Amino acid sequence: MRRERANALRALAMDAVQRANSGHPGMPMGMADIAELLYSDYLKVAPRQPHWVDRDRLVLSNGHGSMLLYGAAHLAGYALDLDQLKAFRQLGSHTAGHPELNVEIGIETTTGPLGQGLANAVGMALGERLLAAEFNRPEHEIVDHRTWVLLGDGCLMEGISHEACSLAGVLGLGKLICIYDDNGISIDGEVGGWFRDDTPARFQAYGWHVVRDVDGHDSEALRRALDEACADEDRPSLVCARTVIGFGAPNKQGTADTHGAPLGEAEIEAARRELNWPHAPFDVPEDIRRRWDIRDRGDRQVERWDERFAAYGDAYPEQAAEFRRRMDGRLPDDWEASAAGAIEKIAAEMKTQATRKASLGALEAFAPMLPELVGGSADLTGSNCTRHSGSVGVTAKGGGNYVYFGVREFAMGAMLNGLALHGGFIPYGGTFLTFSDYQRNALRMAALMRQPCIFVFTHDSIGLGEDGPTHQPIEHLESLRIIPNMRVWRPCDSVETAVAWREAIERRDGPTSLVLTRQGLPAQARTPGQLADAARGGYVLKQEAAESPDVLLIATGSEVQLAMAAAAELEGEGIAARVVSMPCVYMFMQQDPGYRESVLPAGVRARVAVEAGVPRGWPGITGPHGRVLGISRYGASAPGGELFEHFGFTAEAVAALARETVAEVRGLKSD
Ligand SMILES: Cc1ncc(C[n+]2csc(CCOP(=O)(O)OP(=O)(O)O)c2C)c(N)n1
Ligand SMILES: [Mg+2]
Repeated sequence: MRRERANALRALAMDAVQRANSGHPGMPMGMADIAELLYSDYLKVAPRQPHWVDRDRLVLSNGHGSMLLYGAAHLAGYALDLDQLKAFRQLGSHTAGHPELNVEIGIETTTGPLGQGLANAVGMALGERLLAAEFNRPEHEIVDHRTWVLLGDGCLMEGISHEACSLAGVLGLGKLICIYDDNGISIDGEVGGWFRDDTPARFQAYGWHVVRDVDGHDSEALRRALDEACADEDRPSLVCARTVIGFGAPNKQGTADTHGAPLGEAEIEAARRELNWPHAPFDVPEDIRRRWDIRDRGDRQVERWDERFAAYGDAYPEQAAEFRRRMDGRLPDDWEASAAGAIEKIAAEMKTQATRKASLGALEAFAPMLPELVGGSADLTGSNCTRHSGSVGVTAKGGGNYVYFGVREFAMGAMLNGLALHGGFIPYGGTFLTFSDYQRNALRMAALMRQPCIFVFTHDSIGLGEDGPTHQPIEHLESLRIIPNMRVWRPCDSVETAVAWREAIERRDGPTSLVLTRQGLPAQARTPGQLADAARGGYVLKQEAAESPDVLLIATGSEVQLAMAAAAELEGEGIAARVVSMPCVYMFMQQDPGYRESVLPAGVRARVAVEAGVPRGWPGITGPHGRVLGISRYGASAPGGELFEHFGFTAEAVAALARETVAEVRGLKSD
């Protein structure tokens, strides 16, 4: 009977892939027995109430096997009908090539980039642990769910699996259970030629609980393995399940041919006979459907949880309300006023300091209001200034709000995504800007999934000095800006830093990168109007001393001070110079045209942009007669101040470019 139910999944997978003429039948056919057992007997989810906060999280890290997830979601009773399976991989369907975040149908994260789903899951399991420690009370376990991961050889070959699983072992994430599809095959063939790790030994060395040598097609053996995994609440578990890729396709099973191409009509016919599955494509008999359907069971589980939560609410009304607020992703009622007050206070201080220090100051101001802020650093806590005084380090037992990620930038990024996806948190994590490359695909996934993660990047230019060109970002600012949905802030002083933090915290629909200096920056004076406009991403920081400007000086971060000094010099010569601080190009571009015109009047064609990074993005703003002062080569090892001089980042150079562009534009007008 179990095999028959699993065969329903196999058939749906091979038929949907065939119909789409594209996709990966091998993995779903190989993991069907595992999925059948998991959904039938273990997974605590409620297809009618898919957003239930205490549901188990299931991550398909080997996302190419998406049809496994779609078929199972369909049969389990999620709102995913047969037409959706027939529209596999077609425009506008919920059944995309790789699973795309959609909690409605049980997809907890977007997967496909191998290894990253696993790291997301480590973040989710951490989220469960932290919330449980914070909110559970004796006799009141309102947070108590598992995180399940299906993963393949590819996930384990990827370096990020080492980063994430090593840390998961340290943190003792006992409710994380991973099932390894050990089929000996990846795209290029039998993995023995490129993947010979002793995987069980590897995970044992991480401090995991490992269940070895499980027959992935024997439900009873699998059940014993999963029971064993569930029983260990102190260590994450890896169940190594030997499977046959493409199980049931008599001529192709066990080979890479089943991995990523339709089986073909003849082989599908043969598989139907082999599996004793006489039904037509997409036809699943009613009795099999009934046994897959877990909707009623899920509803009963939610009902029981609702009762538990009501009892919790009676005993701990404040915590219950706070838990709701956190899981709904709402900021505290007094947030807006408190944040505004904190920023005004920072503005009044007029402190000269590095923006990384200002970032810590903003955290000190905001964190007491926001227990949902969970942060960390990839072993650069002191340099990134990410640990505020209310931080409590997370260890193998219990809760906290500060994670020592170790030197694991990529896993950190993916775990921040997992924390955000889990719900209940605003996660942030720090490293040097230059190492944003190491976590780049996690940034992209945050942007693709529109998760409100905050990526803190310090040491943002040649200004970091003596560590030299390996550590000096050149192309990074611009390369972050080109990620769709990613907001990049590069503040020029303490006030803009606090504003950037506030905007990042308030953003619900995507990630933010905060790009901060190592070196001190002077405080800029602002009127209340300018303070308000800073949140628009670009604003007039220094108004010209004339009716209209002769030249616009546009700068970000540490170069704003150069623009300010250059403007003073130019004004002395009778050139009316306006300084536009543009800490977030993305936000500025989202403003209405009227506002943008008021900051950058179209009639003023003499423009200079200054930024210690590649100039690539700026000509779009400076126009055909403008100038850009940037840097297109790698830096050097020397004190930061000297490097700015050496690479021509001086007020004099900005003023000289301004004179050039003003003269050029005047020449045009007199023609
Ligand atoms: C980061 C990343 N690199 C490459 C790929 C392309 N890719 C998809 S599946 C796959 C092979 C994965 O092998 P395995 O996990 O063993 O999957 P199986 O063939 O067993 O289903 C590759 C290289 C990818 N999806 N992600
Ligand atoms: Mg494989």
